[in-house]
Amino acid sequence: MLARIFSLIAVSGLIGSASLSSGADVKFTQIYPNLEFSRPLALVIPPDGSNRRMLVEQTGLIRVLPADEAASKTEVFADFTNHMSVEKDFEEGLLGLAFHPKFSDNGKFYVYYSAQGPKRSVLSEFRVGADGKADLSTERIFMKIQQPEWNHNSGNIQFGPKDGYLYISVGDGGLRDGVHLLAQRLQAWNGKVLRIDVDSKSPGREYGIPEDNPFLDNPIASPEIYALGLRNPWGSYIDPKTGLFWLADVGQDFYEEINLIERGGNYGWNYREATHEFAGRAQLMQTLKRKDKGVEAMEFIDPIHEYPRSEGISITGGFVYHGSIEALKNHYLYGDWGTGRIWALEYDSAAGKVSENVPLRTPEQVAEGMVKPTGFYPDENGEAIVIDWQGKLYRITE
Ligand SMILES: [Ca+2]
Repeated sequence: MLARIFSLIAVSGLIGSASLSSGADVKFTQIYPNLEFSRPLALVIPPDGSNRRMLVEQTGLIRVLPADEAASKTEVFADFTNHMSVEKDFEEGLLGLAFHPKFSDNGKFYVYYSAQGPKRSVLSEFRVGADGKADLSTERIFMKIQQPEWNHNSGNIQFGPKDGYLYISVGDGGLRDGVHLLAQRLQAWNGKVLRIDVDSKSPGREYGIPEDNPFLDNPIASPEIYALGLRNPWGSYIDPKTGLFWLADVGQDFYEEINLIERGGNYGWNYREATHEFAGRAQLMQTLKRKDKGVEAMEFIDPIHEYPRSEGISITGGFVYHGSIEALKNHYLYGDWGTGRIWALEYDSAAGKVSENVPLRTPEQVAEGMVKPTGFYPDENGEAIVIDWQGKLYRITE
């Protein structure tokens, strides 16, 4: 069992500290205290050796954070405020950013943003201009993803560190109960992880379909689909060290979950909510006067971890820490957007189970300094940065 020994330190600029089982204290220290951000949600460092920290704001800017964390000004890398379109200012907006693995040669980057009429998520390629900033006139639209509702857009995008393909998380179409029944439909991109090749073109597409995508033999399936049965994934990370693909999925009524994504895997929604049957599915089918067939033969992959409503209401997935704090090494850092709780989870791949899940903030600390985490990202040294939707950034320190 873990020794959950918390030190209650009330110091300005700290939002709490805690002891891991190995005894090391960690603290949350605000960085860039002289800057204010507008709904930040991702921090991506381009693979060009520049160590530039690109901060994505949901409201439309991609800012370059200065190396000096006491700075009071930022540069703008890209401005999507007039390029995207938002109906409901909550889950829509600028939602994903990824740089091409050969960004330093080709200046290409990828963005996932909201548009209206019809409501959709757009995945596009852009290039930088001569001034080193984004040139939005270079846009190549790759995908227009239908979004029946304003919520559950998801939108995390990232390149696989080994295969170089672009992975795209898409929510289930929204509202609640999985009412649009898209997450299990192989003809729809919603409720899926998609995988594409940005360096080639398949017939009728601006991008290529990787030849080992899992549903190419199924004539009714969208060939982009890599995994299915997701509700509103938020927090997507492929660990370059282990190859494990971590994806948190926001639950509905009872449970939040963390999944390890496998090629072709079905993660259960809306038959399942985490490891439990989702009763809303049966009610929904009754209302729609439809019957489920062949459920017994379906195979769902359970999450490796879940937590109930007493701990949180909306999970934010993070990354696996490989930085300098011994006690945090190989731990997956994640939190809850609703309650501000943050954890470090260790997964034993050999045993196939979670070996440790340590809260990094006490309920008292959470109450003292509320954080709404929208992302956990490594900086250029692998140290952990926590992004607070309310406009602040924190570093996890010893
Ligand atoms: Ca699931």
